Amino acid sequence: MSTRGFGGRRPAAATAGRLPPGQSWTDDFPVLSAGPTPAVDRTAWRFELKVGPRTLRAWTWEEFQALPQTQRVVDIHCVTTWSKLDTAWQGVTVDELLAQAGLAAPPTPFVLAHSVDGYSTNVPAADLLGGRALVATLYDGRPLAPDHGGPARLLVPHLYFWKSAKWVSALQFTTRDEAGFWELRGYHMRGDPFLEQRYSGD
Ligand SMILES: Nc1nc2c(c(=O)[nH]1)N[C@H]1C(S)=C(S)[C@@H](COP(=O)(O)O)O[C@H]1N2
Ligand SMILES: [Mo]
Repeated sequence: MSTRGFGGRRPAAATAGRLPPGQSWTDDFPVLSAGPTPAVDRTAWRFELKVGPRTLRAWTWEEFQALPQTQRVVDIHCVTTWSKLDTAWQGVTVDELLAQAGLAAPPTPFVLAHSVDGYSTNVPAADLLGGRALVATLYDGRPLAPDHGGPARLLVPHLYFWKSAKWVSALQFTTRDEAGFWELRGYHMRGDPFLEQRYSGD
């Protein structure tokens, strides 16, 4: 037996339990953006860690490259029902960013990720810790393509992929759970694919 969509390349045992309900595997890497791909110049690139309106720490591209890097191979799950196996990423964990900013723990329970295209998405701070989230700059060993969020995107693979903000420019810690772009349009505040948390109320 083999997993549908993989022409028997992977034995079913290797993917057992990895496909969330209502999803199917794809070999493609679809591009889903609310608007056009913004041009982000690495020389002007800044990434900020904020608490409410206050900037705790900011990095230039060069400074960010010098941070300890983490590699992860993970499955990703889009709410439009495609999932992709074993995607390979490199970047800086949110744990590392907090440590670099001198924080031993998240200062508030919620985070709003902001992107240069005006996109935003909210994530509980706990979902970004324990090595589970990266600010990723490499995909498959190469600089992340602009359509997929390059130069840098948030990667929170255990939540639906709309939580993985492309062209990410800031992580803002917030006291309240503030809805982002899709959450304001009816999507779930957390978005766990294994609990099928697609829409608010799921
Ligand atoms: N800045 C930004 N990030 C974004 C989006 C967007 O429109 N703008 N779309 C989200 C959605 S709905 C999905 S499914 C994924 C798609 O990522 P991909 O295009 O790399 O597959 O990015 C998410 N991150
Ligand atoms: Mo999406």
